[in-house]
Amino acid sequence: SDLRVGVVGAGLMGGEHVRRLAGSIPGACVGAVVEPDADRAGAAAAAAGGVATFARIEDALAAGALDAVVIATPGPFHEQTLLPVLEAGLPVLCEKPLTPDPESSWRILQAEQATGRRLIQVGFMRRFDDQYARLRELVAAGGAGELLMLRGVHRNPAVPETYTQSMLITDSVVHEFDVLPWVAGRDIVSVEVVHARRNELSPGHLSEPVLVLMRLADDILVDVEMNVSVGFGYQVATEAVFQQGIARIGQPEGLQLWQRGTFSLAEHQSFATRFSAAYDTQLRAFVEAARAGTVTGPSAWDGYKVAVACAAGVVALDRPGPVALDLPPVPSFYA
Ligand code: ISE
Repeated sequence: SDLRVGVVGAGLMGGEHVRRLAGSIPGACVGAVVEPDADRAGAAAAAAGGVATFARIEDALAAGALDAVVIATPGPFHEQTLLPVLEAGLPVLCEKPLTPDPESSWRILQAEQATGRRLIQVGFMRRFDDQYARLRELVAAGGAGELLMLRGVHRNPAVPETYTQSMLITDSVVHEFDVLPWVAGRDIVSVEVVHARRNELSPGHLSEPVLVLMRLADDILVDVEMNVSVGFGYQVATEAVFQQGIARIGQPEGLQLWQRGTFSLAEHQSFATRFSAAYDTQLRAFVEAARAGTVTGPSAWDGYKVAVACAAGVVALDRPGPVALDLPPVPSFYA
């Protein structure tokens, strides 16, 4: 029978997960929607064909309604859902970030280890994007020589008023903190933030765009333009500089149009389309693993490492120069 997945949080991402689980992921269905806002809960439950709703995860677990859980609440609420889900021994796909800071992520590591097995997959969906995966393979195979630099752009059309300065790091660059070290096969050593001329069109409380510099092990240099007010669309791309070649991923790939003396190429407007296939593959991998009694993909340890990088990145937002990461050795449970 289908894996009954509880979707916790019925906002934008929760809606995406519900739509996939109800429609296109084999072997799974929405077991329940967990959401304190009754209107949102009802709308998401209806989209899943009229499943049960609960205001609290504890009640959904007590009702025996779930075999697995997807957490799509905002980051600050992840811990309060993760802890009871771990206690219940269910596999869980937790949207990024694992939690907002290293201390709470460490508590999650402790709780997962106490269960005796891996239960958490963190929703760093870029690892399931075919182009990132191929770039990682190219690095590992060494076909273009040693990797020297990674150069990324992360551009959003606009952000809501609720998006704060530190979210440039904790909500957005959080993806690069996971996926670029994964591509390079090396951990982050330090993080630095350099401010560009401020875009007068960004919300008044934001100072951006920024350039985020990372030093990885083996001296690999990474730069990411983080820019959330570009207006024209959603663009995430990376160039890899090797000893003997250059590789590019994430180039525009939409509709090509020649009209009125101009050539244009359609650009994505949102992560929902840019990473649509990655979200599909991610959820499929989670469901397949859960049905086999295992867990795959980015681990809670990966989530913890990113939380440490984000903490350094937030410090680096208001301080010139690189901020070193202080990572404890990987617990043997995750090695
Ligand atoms: C958002 O939360 C995401 O995860 C998107 O992938 C990212 O591009 C955006 O900047 C974030 O706010």
